[in-house]
Amino acid sequence: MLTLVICAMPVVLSGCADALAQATGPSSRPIDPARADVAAFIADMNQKHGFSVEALGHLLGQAESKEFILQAIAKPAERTLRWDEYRPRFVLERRIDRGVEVYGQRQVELECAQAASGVPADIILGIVGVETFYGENIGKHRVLDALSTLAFDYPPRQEFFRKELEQYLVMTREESLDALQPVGSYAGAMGLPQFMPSSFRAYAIDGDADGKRDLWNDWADVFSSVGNYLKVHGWRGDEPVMVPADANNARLDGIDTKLALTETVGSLRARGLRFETDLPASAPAMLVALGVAGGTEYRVGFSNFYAITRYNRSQMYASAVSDLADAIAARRTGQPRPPAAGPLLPSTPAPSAGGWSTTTSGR
Ligand SMILES: [Ca+2]
Repeated sequence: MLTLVICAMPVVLSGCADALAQATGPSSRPIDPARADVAAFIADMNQKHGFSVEALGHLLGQAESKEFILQAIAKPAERTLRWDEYRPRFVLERRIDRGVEVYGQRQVELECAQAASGVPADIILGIVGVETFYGENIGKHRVLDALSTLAFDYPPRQEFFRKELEQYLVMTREESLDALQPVGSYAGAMGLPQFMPSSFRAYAIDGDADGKRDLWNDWADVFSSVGNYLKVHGWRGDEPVMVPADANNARLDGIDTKLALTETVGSLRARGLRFETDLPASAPAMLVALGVAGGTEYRVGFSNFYAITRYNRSQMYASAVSDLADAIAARRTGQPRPPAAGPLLPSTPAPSAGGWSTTTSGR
């Protein structure tokens, strides 16, 4: 998330990268606070935020620039996964079961977050389930190392990561945290919901009013913060996220497949797309085109689908969150799962969108 968020860590891929790192033992070296660009950053933090030059130099001198992090961020997306490869990694039995379990264990915190934000508890669980498997995979890099490495030793994204490092230092001061302690992904995404520091400062909520915003240990804060993030990014009460669509004989030529609500329920129906919803013809909508083996699965996403894509800018990500949330809701209530997919269309008139987010990418 640019100003935003986080990213669903590619669980399988990062697991491979970790194994590789252990096998090859990538190196690390301390950040040199006297280096010109580091010293300039420190001077800037002094001017803008009143940080002590000496204390910040001492802190950054304890940060490690890690080769593993540079390798991970620069790694090209191996290839864009198809939806039928991507979905099973997130909407799998163990993740559904664990979601039901967490719902039972944390029902009070979830329902409070739902009441405050208007975002259903199952969607909040779907986000946390996809992001970190409900906290099982929050990353193990010191956030200071991750952000310092990318801020000072990764020129292609240095502007973005220097801003996030700035936000992180201000955040740890505001929250009275030791900047050396918090851990996160290799890109500095933090806690169960994988918030980047700028998002933490803007959207994190102290859900249990204990005076601290703790996205690593405090489930009330985690759920409230995810709900707040989606609420701020346009979540609409009880409206649906998405529905399956039948695109046979629909006229999809020239349709915009960017992650934007460029269509309406009425305009998509006028193109011949068939789908069921109680939303009015004027309701904002977008075509969701999910590439699978042998064709394309179409759905229609509404305002709440768009809100989820603000968390991670990928149609596949938002579709996986929606499907996981539906599966958790169905299992815990004993209801049958709603059909996620309509008929496949064998040709692919519209490109499939999404893929692995490059962590903090552009969102
Ligand atoms: Ca709290």
